[in-house]
Amino acid sequence: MLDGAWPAIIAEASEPTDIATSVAIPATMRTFLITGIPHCCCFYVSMLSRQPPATSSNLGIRQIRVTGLDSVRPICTLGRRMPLRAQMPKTKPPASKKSTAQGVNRMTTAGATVAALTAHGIDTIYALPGVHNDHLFDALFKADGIRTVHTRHEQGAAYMALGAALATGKPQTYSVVPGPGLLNSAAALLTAYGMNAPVLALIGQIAQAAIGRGIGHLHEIRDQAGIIARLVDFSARIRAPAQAPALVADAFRAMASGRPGPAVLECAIDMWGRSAPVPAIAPPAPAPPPPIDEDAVGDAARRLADAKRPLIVVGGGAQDAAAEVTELSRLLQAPVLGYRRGRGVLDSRDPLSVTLPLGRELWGEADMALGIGSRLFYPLTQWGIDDQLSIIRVDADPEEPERFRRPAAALIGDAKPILRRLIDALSTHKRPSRRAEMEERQAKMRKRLDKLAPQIGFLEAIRAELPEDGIFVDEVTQIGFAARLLLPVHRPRTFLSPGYQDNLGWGFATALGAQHARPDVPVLSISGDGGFLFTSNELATAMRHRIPLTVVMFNDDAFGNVRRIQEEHYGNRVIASDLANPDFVRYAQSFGAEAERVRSPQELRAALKRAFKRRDVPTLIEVPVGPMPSPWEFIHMPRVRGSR
Ligand SMILES: Cc1ncc(C[n+]2csc(CCOP(=O)(O)OP(=O)(O)O)c2C)c(N)n1
Ligand SMILES: [Mg+2]
Repeated sequence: MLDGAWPAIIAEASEPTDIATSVAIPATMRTFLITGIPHCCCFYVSMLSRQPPATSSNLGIRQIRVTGLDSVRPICTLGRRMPLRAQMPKTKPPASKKSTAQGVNRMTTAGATVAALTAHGIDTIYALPGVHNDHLFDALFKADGIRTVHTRHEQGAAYMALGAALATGKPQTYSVVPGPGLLNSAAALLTAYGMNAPVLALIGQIAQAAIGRGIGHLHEIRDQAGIIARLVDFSARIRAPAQAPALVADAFRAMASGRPGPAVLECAIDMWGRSAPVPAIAPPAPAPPPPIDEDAVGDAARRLADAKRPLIVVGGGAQDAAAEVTELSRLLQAPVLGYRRGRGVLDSRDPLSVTLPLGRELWGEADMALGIGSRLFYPLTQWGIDDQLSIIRVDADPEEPERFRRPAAALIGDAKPILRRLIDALSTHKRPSRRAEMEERQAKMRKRLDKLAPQIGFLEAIRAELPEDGIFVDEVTQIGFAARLLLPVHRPRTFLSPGYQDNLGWGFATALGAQHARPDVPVLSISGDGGFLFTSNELATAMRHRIPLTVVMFNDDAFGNVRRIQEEHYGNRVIASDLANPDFVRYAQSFGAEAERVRSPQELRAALKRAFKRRDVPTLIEVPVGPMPSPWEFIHMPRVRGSR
């Protein structure tokens, strides 16, 4: 696998024909010497015809080193074309070389960790290498069924893992060096925590014996384990090869049980390469479904049946229970409020599907609210509560339901089976349709939202071109705020929004991970000019790994949101919100990406059509825009019930 800086190692391959399928060599170069190939002293590349290289022998080629190309810059990605995920070999733990006893193999810590990851279904690691993790990368090199996607900054690796986890609903991994590498990735880890996303980070450490002594080793950071423990719920250090499989298994269990979320495993620089007998690594047994409190379900079903005006509120924890939420909503004729992480659970075409502003109105009228995998943050902290509204919570985290106010009932566990039980209990329930009422109310609310006309025009263009199963990745930008309120979303896991961290700059790299993990659907990332430059260096990653992400970047030469607040609420004292920008089209093109500038929703539609056809290269579409109307009156809304 290709790994290394040009022009040193350009490829390592078991088959020479894998090499250089995409190497573009300048026509002026005729021949160059390749060293490091046993039984083969010379290696020629047909430069003019840009043919794959031919070798005089393919015996035992492990690595190809190109010398004498110091002045040559690669024109495009080097190395073998990574197979599409569908073409990847079946995941299998790498075979161990030496068996010391039945079921026990001698392995390095790194080898055992990688084997355990693949046994848990991990086929990709997003990563940025460094000396602390060299043995880990060597183990990745040797392993089957797992590929390494290297990024240009640690935040890119971590956000890519997050995006892949959000888009697939499955655990993903990333690896970085300790100290600065960990901290560079920390905003993404924090976001993964806030979004309950199963992201496993493998973080290097200084030498085991030096930890905690403050000597000042490369990348040393005071109490790294303590810092990590504040960021995630499960973390551990692998202290011996034999511990690796069990700790990996513990991390996966922790990421999936209770409230899901990220986990971290640390390993010292001198431990990754240590060998010892390691117990056989078996794929994990499926976790038994958590027990469901049938009495509590029966009680909740009765309360729901008795409710006159029930409202369902869904969050990220309902994304895998879309069918059940839809069925329950129909049975109860209950509107479903989804904002940010809850969008897509009930198809926006259903008149019962609402976002914040109409949701707030309905909250004001409801006598029963069923919260599913949602913190109910806006309703409980902003819209108010009184004794006429009773609340039922469905949540994987036993501590969540009572955090703000004790609910009438709490059903703890996975939303899907719990809702299935509720549906069964309510199967004979009948209610008059609220379709006509909801259609009318939706139309009325839409009229109010028409105030956001410039944003709506662009969102309509996006929706018209992005297929139903295409993934929209939100950002902290004007179009994003509007999208959360009114972009129609048709399927779960197709609207990725950063949750309560709402951290500017998450979008592009997260979308890159989503597109990498879901090559079968188009992924569209929106950004402002401010947010885009947080991780736009990862355009190089998109080129290197051929990730065909489409970015629509709305350029107002400002941290527009901040500027508008300064204009409107701080007497026009505008500070630190104007931006000097590059020529974004030329900037993207300089990476090799496709790029164009459009000035209207119509032009955006045409550009998106072109972009979604490209499946091998990223596209940047820049949209120069002016100031946009504020969305905040539809987001931070006053109380509708209860007193202070
Ligand atoms: C990590 C982080 N830093 C700062 C902010 C504060 N913030 C919110 S919106 C914004 C400006 C966004 O600018 P841009 O991406 O250009 O979008 P625009 O508002 O111009 O549409 C800033 C700085 C934030 N949300 N997250
Ligand atoms: Mg801006």
